[in-house]
Amino acid sequence: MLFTCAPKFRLPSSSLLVFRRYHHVPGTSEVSAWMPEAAGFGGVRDRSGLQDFSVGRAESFWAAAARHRLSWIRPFRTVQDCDFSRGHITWFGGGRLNVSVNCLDRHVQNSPERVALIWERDEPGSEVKVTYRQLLEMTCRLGNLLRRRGVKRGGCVTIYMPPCPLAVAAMLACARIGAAHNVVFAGFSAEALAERIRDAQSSTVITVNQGVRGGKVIELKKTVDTAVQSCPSVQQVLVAMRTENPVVMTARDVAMEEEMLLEDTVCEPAAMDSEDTLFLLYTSGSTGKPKGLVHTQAGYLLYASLTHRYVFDYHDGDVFGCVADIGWITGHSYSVYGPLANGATTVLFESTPVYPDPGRYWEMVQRLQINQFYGAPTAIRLLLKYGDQWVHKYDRSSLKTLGSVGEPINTEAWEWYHRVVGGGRCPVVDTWWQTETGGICIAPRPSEPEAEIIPGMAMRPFFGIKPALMDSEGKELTSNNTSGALCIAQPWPGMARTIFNDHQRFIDTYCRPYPGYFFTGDGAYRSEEGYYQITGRLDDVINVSGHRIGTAEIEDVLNQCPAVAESAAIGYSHDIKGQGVYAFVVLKTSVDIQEGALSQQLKNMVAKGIAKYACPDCIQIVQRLPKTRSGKIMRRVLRKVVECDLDGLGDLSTLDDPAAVQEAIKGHCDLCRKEQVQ
Ligand code: 7RM
Repeated sequence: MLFTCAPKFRLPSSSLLVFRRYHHVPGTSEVSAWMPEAAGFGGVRDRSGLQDFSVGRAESFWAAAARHRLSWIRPFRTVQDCDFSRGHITWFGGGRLNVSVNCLDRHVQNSPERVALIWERDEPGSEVKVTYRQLLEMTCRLGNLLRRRGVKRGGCVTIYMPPCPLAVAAMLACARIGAAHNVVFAGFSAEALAERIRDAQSSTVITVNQGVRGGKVIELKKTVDTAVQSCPSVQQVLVAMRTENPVVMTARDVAMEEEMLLEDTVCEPAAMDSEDTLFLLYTSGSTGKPKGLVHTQAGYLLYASLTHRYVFDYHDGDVFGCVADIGWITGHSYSVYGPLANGATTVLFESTPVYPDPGRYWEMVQRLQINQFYGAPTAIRLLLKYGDQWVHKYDRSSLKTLGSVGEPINTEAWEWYHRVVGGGRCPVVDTWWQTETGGICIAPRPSEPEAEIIPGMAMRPFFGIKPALMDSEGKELTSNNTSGALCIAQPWPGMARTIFNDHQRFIDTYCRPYPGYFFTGDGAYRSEEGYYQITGRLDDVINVSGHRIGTAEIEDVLNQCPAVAESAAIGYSHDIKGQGVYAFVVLKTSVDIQEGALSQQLKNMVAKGIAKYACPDCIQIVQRLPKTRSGKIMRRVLRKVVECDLDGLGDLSTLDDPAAVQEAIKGHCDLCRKEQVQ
């Protein structure tokens, strides 16, 4: 069945507090042994004291962390200078450093032959290991190549590549020469890629000839060729060879690996200011085009490094396995920057959870001896359905911590992950954060590692994070056992600094809704004990398999179809994907069209205009959309219709034409019936 009539996946409510709680007792509880920089924090006795210190004396905390964990070319003079009302955020002012030196050179000095990357290629058993020495060499050659080909400090390079060592080298090469990178998920269509290249004003694009995923070849270079036709800023496309198949090369294209061989293996790192841009990363909002969030050098790297160390309890020598794509913030912070800053061995996963079979993750865990595994609820729910035998087949005794990210994890999936995958031994850390926050903000660790974890709850704020729940009047809710809009009450070094070329939008989206606070767009519940549970988005952002997509972006594409007058895209509960996309479309009166063909056409348009994951599972044609008297589409009502929750339709007093709701309900029931018959 395509969609569930009665949603099975509901967020656990507060009643979940009666569920089992899990305790995992780690080693030492001596604060300064566990966090060396805490030795200077007078009066801090235990880890909850450390949490209070990190929030109450944030400047001292972050200054010590920044001195301890980063290598500086010039020390910073101020710790922070932030004013949410202007969206002004500065950390470690006056400091200079180079991110690639922090991620590579300093580890090469100590242990050049340590493995930095394990490239888990699509075909199981064909992994490639890259040492810190080799990765530095690749990065330097590529940095020199980019410099020679005119990429300047302050420029921006778009990277359209699947997870692979050259993609990481490309990110770090940009960091080395002071250019920003803009990684675009290699599943995005040519149009979506073009939009991001244009907005970022990139003159250089880096890609591969073809991608390989789930045994299938993906024509990435061809997609780039199509994209750059509408990107006048692009002067060159560097093409690496992932497969042996040649692709058509034009005058603008550069054979990347061949030219890299001609370059020197030493590349002078640029001395970057703390607040220079490290990267842009596009993410969906509730309105308008995707936002290019800007992250800067020192604060971002420090936050990625600290969260990687303490949320996952990473220790020197561990193999860290984050299976997110590098095109998302999770890949940036926990496949690349956090682990490399900490000198870890990090896995780059090129495949899918079910290739060649649903045992892939666990076979990989056994083969690579992964210690921390970081994945998404959507994959866990999918694998759960295939049964325990795929997990039991492999030895998972190397695992120490299991992480989850991207969307709420339902209790059933949490319990399965903990019991079956982790054999009940490994803490499951449900980590809440966003592209905007740069790194994990709420997670069971680290403030009290010996304390309980409740399934399905993100639990506790990270060091330096002060969450706040707001009511509908914009006042902070200070009591426990309450729900509200999730804000963060004080700045932290990992947060995004602005939206590229649109600082006003940054202020309007994050700083204006609750003056003095950073607004996340999510809702949350705070339990009696003060633990947090994320309840989902408050705006029109849909989360499909952990990937954000705005309803407006999908509607934009649907409305481009000549037969369509208007449309409403909504997210509905989906067993595996968390949310699926469902679209209502109104046709222009004159058109006479076959519904099935139109549906297919519209789905293809979304795949082509955005990406496959954004495609509606179902398209329902209606005469009119329910709107308020002021003309706003009531997506909230449509969502309830699709979830068959007619008691939950809520306040209809502003509804202009009640017949529109009746029509939506009837049409939806007809579709449900059809699905069940099939
Ligand atoms: C890391 C990432 C961010 C949005 C965020 C939430 C949702 C992410 C969780 C979660 C519940 C979680 N960045 N989200 N993690 N919801 N529990 N542990 O996903 O920018 O792509 O998305 O994802 O709605 O606002 S993101």
